[in-house]
Amino acid sequence: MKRFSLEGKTALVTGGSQGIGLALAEALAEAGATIAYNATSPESLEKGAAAYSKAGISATGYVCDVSDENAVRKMIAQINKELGKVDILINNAGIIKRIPALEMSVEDFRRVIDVDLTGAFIVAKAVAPGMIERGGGKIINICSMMSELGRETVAAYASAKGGLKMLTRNLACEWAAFNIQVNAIGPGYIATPQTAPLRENGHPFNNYIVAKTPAGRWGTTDDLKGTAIFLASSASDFVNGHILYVDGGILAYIGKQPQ
Ligand code: NAP
Ligand code: GCO
Repeated sequence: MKRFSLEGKTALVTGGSQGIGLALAEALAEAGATIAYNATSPESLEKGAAAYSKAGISATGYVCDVSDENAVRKMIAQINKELGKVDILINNAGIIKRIPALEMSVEDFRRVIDVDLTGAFIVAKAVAPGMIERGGGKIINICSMMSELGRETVAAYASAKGGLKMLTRNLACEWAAFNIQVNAIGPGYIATPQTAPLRENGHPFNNYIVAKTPAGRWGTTDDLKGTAIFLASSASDFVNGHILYVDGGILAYIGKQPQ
């Protein structure tokens, strides 16, 4: 349907070589967009290249750490030259360090904020001038359940994702005048390499999270695809500063009564 078409658009998906980023890039490509993605190492880029080629998608990869402003500027200049100005940015790159707050070093805390929060700001700021020149654009930040909730061991991650929620709202306010819609997807618990340690056989978190999810299962990366297309397309042109949670109902649920 034309309203959801991304034909003629260039999309950058950060951290697009695996997991959620790869799936969202596939979705945007399916809707017609040209894909650029980045990763932190040539090995990771290669892994992404193999996955895109298997899916029959032509995607251009760049080695770039989103927390390094100079590297990001260079990458965006290269994308502008090779693929055209970025119309759609998905700020997906992210890390998590599961360490109890009392044991977490300040360096670890800062690194998570640097990648998950400051990195999103750096990339958004680098693509915005091109979007303004083109008359508009779409920025989609990947938030989390931890944009709303806390739990043991994820103080830095929750701080970053809570901050990312407010960065989304703030940039939405500042850039709406340029016809740039800034929104976010808040995925629930999704089966990817990031959550693999929590899904290992017999890990108590596995049953716990399924019980906390009204849908009764882990999410898949496919579950997020339609939402990404919506937020990247003209169908969402009057949606500004919204965090769309795709969580199987976790945030709506008080939890099961103990038996
Ligand atoms: P993942 O499988 O670990 O993938 C993360 C991606 O981010 C990797 O491709 C990684 O590239 C890239 N990345 C990490 N640090 C980077 C940096 N400094 N610069 C550029 N790229 C970097 O994780 P995922 O589960 O797909 O998560 C993707 C995003 O969704 C993250 O922001 C995560 O916090 C968020 N999220 C995940 C879930 C979930 O349940 N899985 C739920 C809510 C939100 P390299 O391989 O090169 O390091
Ligand atoms: C954790 C998880 C989460 C998820 C996700 C939830 O340790 O609790 O890794 O933080 O990855 O972001 O939405």
